[in-house]
Amino acid sequence: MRAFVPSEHARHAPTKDYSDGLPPFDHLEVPARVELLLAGAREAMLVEPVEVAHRALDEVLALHDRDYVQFLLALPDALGADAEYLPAVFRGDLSRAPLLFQGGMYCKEVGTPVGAGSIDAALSSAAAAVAAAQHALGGDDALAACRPPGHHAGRRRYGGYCFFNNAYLAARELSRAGRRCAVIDLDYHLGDGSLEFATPQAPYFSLHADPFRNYPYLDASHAAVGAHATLLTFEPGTTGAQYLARVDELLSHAVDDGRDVAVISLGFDTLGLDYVQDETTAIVATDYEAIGARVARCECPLLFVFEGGYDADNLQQCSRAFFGGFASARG
Ligand code: Q9C
Ligand code: ZN
Repeated sequence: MRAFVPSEHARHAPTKDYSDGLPPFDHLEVPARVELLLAGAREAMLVEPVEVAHRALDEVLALHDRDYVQFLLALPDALGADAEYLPAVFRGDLSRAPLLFQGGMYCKEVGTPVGAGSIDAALSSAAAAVAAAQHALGGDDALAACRPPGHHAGRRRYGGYCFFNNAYLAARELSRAGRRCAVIDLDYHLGDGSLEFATPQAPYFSLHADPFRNYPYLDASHAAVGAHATLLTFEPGTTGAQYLARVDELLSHAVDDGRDVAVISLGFDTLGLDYVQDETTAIVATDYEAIGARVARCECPLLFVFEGGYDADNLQQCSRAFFGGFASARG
């Protein structure tokens, strides 16, 4: 399988995460995650890595609002080499405030610091997703080893460690080429950003921890969900077997109505040991083998876009199990 790797991803290396509302903890979304994902995949199947060196600025501008992208592009110049930016005031409109306050209209949480290289990294992550989509148009499966992740990024919102919506950047390429595409999200979290982009041409299907009790901590106004999304919640303490049964349910919904290609938002933060979870699962690394095998039974070409997965001690093993199960079932 070809693996598209963003060349600039390591220039985003956040150090502290304030998102527990306590003194900060060491940031989980670290550069080594890409290497661990790829090392696991390489142990499981033949991987042809392709380094993606460009920035997908045109594509990002086609998906996200212009003022939002312009803010993120301007921000690094206002930061010192080692600075980490977090907004200080959170309001709907801060367009007349100084640049360093404007982030508070695009981000409503304190887990996603921006450093001098973060936006180049995010544009490079986006480019890996776009390049993988172009490859998948030829009918082959592909892996976009995206970092930073994307599924919490909305049209004019960053957060949850995400800046640009890599999965829907890929879906947009596939839709533009006339493909009927499904976006299937297997990350622990609901992709609230992806949900904004769901359309009849590229509907969204997600299985996640209760999004009211876990990040993104939805409020009741989110209860009304558009018709182009299928959202399944798993219970706290879910085992590998129980999770697999829900994946089966999700995939039968997603691929039933004849899809040409599926974008899989792939997160390994469903692993029970992952620190990011508020309500822990009972999923262990070897469970991903059967999950990968079930995903392989989708008949259309698959484009994997990396999202979460933060247990550095087990990420490689999760990836190896998933792609091992996938590769043997895919034949
Ligand atoms: N202790 C992705 O997986 N912080 N983003 C939660 C809970 C935010 C995760 C803290 C988690 C965002 C792509
Ligand atoms: Zn996640």
